[in-house]
Amino acid sequence: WEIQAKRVQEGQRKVSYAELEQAIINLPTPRKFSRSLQENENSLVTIIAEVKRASPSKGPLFPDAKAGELADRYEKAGAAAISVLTEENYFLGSLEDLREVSSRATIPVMRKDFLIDPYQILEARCYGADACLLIAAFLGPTCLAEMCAAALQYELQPLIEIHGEEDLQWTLQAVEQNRKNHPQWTPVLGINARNLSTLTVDKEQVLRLGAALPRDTVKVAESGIKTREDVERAAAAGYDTILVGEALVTSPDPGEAIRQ
Ligand code: IGP
Repeated sequence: WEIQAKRVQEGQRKVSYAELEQAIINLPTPRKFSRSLQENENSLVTIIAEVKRASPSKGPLFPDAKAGELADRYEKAGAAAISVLTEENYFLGSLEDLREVSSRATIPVMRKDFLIDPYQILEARCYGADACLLIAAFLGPTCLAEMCAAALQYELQPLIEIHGEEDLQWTLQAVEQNRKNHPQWTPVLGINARNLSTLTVDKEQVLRLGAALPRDTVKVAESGIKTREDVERAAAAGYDTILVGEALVTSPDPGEAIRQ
C-alpha cells in the first residue's frame, strides 16, 4: 500500500501557516511526553495506548466507538500516554479524534500520522497534541532532522520511529543535531516491529535493535504486542515503554487489559 502523504500545498490550506503560528501562542504548554513515559512506579514498562479505528492489515477494528471514551478508559487504567491515529484513508482517524481525546485527557497525547510537513506539526499542536510521530524511514535523513527541529520548536516531543539499521543511523544523527539547540531534550525512540511495506511483524528485530539505542533516551517497543510474554520480553530487552493498539482496541475490556 502506498501512503499518500504529501506536503500540504499552500492553496489547499484552510488555515494559513501564519494563522496556526498565531493560534498556538495562546495555547497552554504541552504535557511532558518523555517524563510521563519515564514515570514508572512498579510495572515492567509504561504504556502508550493507541486509539486506532482500523488498520491496513486488519481493516476496521472499532469504527463506531467514541475515541474520547476509549481514551478515558486507557487513562483510568494507568496508561502513561495516548496515541491517536489521525490518518483518514487507511486508519479511519481524524484530527477531530485528536481534539476530542486531548480535551479530556490529563496524560500526554500523541498525533500518529505520516507527517511530512511542519504545517502538520503546527496543526497537531492546535488540535491539542503534546507529541507527534516521526517515521525515520519514511522521511529520510534530511527531512527527519528538519521535522524533529520543527516539532521541538513548537514544543511537541517527537516519537522517532525506527525500522532498521539505516534509519537508526539517520535517527542518531537527527538526535545529535537537535540536541545542540535543545540540550534538555530527552529523545523518545521507538522500534517498530511491523515492516511498513510487507506489514509483517518481526519481534526479534525489535529485541535486536533495542540494544543499539542510546542510554539517555526513552525506548519504545511498537507493534504486535499482545501477551504478557511479549511485555516481559520487551522489558528484558531494555525497553521503558510499549505502544499497543490492536490488542487494546479489540479487547472487551481495554482498561483491564492495561492493568494486566
Ligand atoms: C500499534 P499494534 O500491533 O499494537 O496495533 O501496533 C502501533 O505500533 C502501530 O499502530 C503503528 C503505526 C505506525 C500505525 C506503529 N507505527 C505508523 C501507523 C503508522
